[in-house]
Amino acid sequence: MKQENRARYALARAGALVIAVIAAFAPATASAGANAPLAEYQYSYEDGLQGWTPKTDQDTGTPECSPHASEVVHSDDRAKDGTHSVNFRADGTHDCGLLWIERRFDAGTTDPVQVALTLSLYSEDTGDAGAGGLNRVQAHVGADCVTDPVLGGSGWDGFHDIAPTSHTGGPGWYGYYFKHNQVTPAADGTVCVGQAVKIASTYPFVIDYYLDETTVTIS
Ligand SMILES: [Ca+2]
Repeated sequence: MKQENRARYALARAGALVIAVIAAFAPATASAGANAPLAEYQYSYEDGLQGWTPKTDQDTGTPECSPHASEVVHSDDRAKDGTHSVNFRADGTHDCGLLWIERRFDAGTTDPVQVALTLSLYSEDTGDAGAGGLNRVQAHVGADCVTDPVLGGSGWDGFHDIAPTSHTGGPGWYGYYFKHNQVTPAADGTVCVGQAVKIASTYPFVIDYYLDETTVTIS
C-alpha cells in the first residue's frame, strides 16, 4: 500500500511538473502560434560576446553625459547558464549613461517582422542606488543600429524601456522581455537588436550587472 501511495504521489508530482513546464512556456507558444518563427537565436556568452558589440554613450557618436567609466566586458564572475556572461559595469558618477551590446540578425526577408527579445540580468539593486531614479533595462530593435544615442526627455532615443534593474526580492537573476510587433528590416534583410542598461541615478561607484541567456526570435 505504501508503495502504491508512493507511486501515485510520484505520478501526481510528474503531472504537476508537466503543467508547470507548460505554464512556463505558454506565453511564448501563444505568441508564436499564429506567427511561426522565421529564426531564433540563443546566446549564453560562453566563448565571448558571440558577435555582439559592446558600446556606451561615451564611445558612440557625441558623448551625452559627463565622462563616466562605464564599460561592457565578457566575464566569468557570474553566469545564469554555463560559466560566463556579459558584465555591464555601470558607473553612476554623473547621473547619466547608457551601456549596451548590439548585433545584427538575418530576418530572411525585407517584409515587416516581429522581433522578440528575452534576457536574464543579475542585479543586486533593491531600489535607487543614489537619489536620481532607478536604473533600467532597455532594448533597441530596428533596421539600423543606434549610431549616436541622444538623451531626450523620455529617455534614450531609439531605446525602448523594459523595466527597472531593482527588485524587492534582492540580489539575483531576473528575466526581461521585449517585443517589437512590426519592424521593417534593412535592404539586406537584417535587423539590429540592442540590450541596454540605462543609468538613471547618481552614485559614486560602479554597479556590476550581468547579462546571460539571451534569445532573439524573429517571426
Ligand atoms: Ca552563460
